[in-house]
Amino acid sequence: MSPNKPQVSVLGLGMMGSALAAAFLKAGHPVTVWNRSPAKTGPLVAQGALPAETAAEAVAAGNTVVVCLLTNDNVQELFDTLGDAVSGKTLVNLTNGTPAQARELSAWATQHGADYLDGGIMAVPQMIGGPHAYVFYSGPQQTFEAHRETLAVLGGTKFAGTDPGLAALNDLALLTGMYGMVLGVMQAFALVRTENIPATEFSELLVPWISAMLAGAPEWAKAVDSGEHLTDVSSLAVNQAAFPNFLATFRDQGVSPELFEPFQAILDRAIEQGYEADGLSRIADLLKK
Ligand code: FVH
Repeated sequence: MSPNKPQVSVLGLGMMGSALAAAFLKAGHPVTVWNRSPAKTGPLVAQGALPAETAAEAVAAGNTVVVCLLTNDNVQELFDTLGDAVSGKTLVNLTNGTPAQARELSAWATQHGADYLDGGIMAVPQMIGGPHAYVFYSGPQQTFEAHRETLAVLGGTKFAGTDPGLAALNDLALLTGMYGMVLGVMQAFALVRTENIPATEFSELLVPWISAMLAGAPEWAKAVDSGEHLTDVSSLAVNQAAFPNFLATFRDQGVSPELFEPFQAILDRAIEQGYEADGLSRIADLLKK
């Protein structure tokens, strides 16, 4: 532990909170830890952390107070028990949540005299402190800059903007892309398994295919930003005509079409609205309510 390093407190020692606390300890910060179920402090105390009996005690001990609970409802409940005990502290909330929740928590912190940064962690616990982990932060830029060096021990620090909701928005948007990919991969595995093709064998075809397709994303992004969706690659008309084959095959092979049926409805809407010559990038516009 180095006496010159800022005191950090970590509230919430689940899988992620424990990894965050361990990274601060490893970097030489004095760390105070608190968890609702006290038993989880044990391994961190063994690594040099100080256990706090209450969340208020942990908050009092730290300059930077990192919070990582299951949900932002849990965070709001905890903050309500703390009240003005947070005054003068910087709360860094790395719990997964919505942009609206982040804005509400930020307003609450301001009312109680605390600075607030919201964060979105782009890593699993095992990656924390490693070269591939990074965290989005949003809130007052001055607060971010003041704590950046401390927070950098967790991984890369990406400032998403002064609107406190922007870290959550970026986090959720990246995870949205991930979930879309995972769902497509699982549907493909479910389909090939109906003919006893092992998923492990099929993944050797799927991974390079998806990687090659994903290389088109920057071009789709240009189309989305410019609103110019005309394509000479694969029109919505062609996709709309082909897509019933997917739904029919899922049904014929005994695989649920429930994940993909909404896509047929979007393609049908695109054609009804006259976008048959456009590429798939038009979908980003069609999804906007
Ligand atoms: N684990 C991951 O891979 C992801 C990576 C990206 C970011 N997420 C988010 O991080 C938050 C915490 O996730 P976690 O993996 O640490 O989750 P758990 O291991 O289940 O720990 C949950 C902690 O929350 C505490 N807790 C729950 N409810 C309350 C409450 N009402 N009041 C106070 N604390 C509460 C819980 O305490 P206990 O059950 O041990 O007493 C744990 O400390 C999450 O937002 C992920 O989406 C992780």
